[in-house]
Amino acid sequence: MQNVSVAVIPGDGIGNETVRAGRRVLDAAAELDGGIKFEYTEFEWGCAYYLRHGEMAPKGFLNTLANFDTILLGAVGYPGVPDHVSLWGLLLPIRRGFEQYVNLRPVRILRGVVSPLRGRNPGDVNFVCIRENTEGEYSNMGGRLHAGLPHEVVVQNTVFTRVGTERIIRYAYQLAANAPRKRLCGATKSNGINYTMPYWDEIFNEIGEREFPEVNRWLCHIDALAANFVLKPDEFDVVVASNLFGDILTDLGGAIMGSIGMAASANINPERRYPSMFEPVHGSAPDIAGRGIANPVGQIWSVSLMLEHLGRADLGKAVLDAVEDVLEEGRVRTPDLGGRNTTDEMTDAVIARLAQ
Ligand code: GGG
Repeated sequence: MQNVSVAVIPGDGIGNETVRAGRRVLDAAAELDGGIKFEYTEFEWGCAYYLRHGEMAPKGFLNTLANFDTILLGAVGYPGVPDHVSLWGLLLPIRRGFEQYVNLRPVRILRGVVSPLRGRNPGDVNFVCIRENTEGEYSNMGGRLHAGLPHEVVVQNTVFTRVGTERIIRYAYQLAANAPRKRLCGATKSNGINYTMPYWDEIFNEIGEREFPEVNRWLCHIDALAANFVLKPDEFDVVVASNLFGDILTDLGGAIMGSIGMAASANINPERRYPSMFEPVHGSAPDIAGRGIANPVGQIWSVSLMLEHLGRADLGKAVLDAVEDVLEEGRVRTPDLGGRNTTDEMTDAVIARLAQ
């Protein structure tokens, strides 16, 4: 029996509703074969905690989380707490502290979903974005001088280290080498951003030429790449991008999938020295929080990625197949997909399908 300890951080807003769905589906998957069991410890960290205690999580929270096999997160951010405080108080220290340098985000039109892209059907769009997750534009370095004065100056540094750049690009090549068409696109902007991006391009080409000559590689400026996500999404197998570019591209990825509520992500420490973390791409959605209508698919797909990471790709696939079967059947849908069903009803339907 594989016993897996899971630190659960529902966070804020709809995170509380979607995380419950994720836990229920994990348990249902575990029941399928009896070979894996999940033990959960839930942490009430996030914006409500911040408003009570002045911090998003207690000091030493990374030491607490380090004792777990894996982390399941919902969403962070809520009105009343500045977004940079909620991100830097909880989510980003976990990604950086546990060297979860790979943020893997699939982009796929699921069976049964109508994409807003005209003429694109399930099966036409199926690729993976690999977002650098620990440095780049999210370096947390910079400063503000002469605050409030007419000559006020604000500086934000972007940091690309050799280690950080090589490891994310190499990870993306490894995925591309195993993809059917062996295609890797690197997001760049080396025409305008003239130090870090040419460096990124250099490493992209060096690793490709030296270690993965069989992979078809090309670099694309981020502006053109964003357009191609909409115009030619079928040309991608794997896309590798810096922290900020990857974040923006994958929200667009969610949109072309039909709803950002269905976009999933895995924050992976490939060396398995630290726990990895699984979370939907979406945020806390204060506009619909508490109404029980959030789409749980992004969270459920994230637990499918968790199962795969835990060595149970079979169960991960069973979960995603169940989601697609329910969507294809079309009787149960949350409002973002034009339906009238609740988060719990969608989750019930996926669990029922999984058990069949
Ligand atoms: N589900 C995680 C979440 O709440 N994400 C909100 C967000 O703004 N994330 C920023 C980022 O991923 O960099």
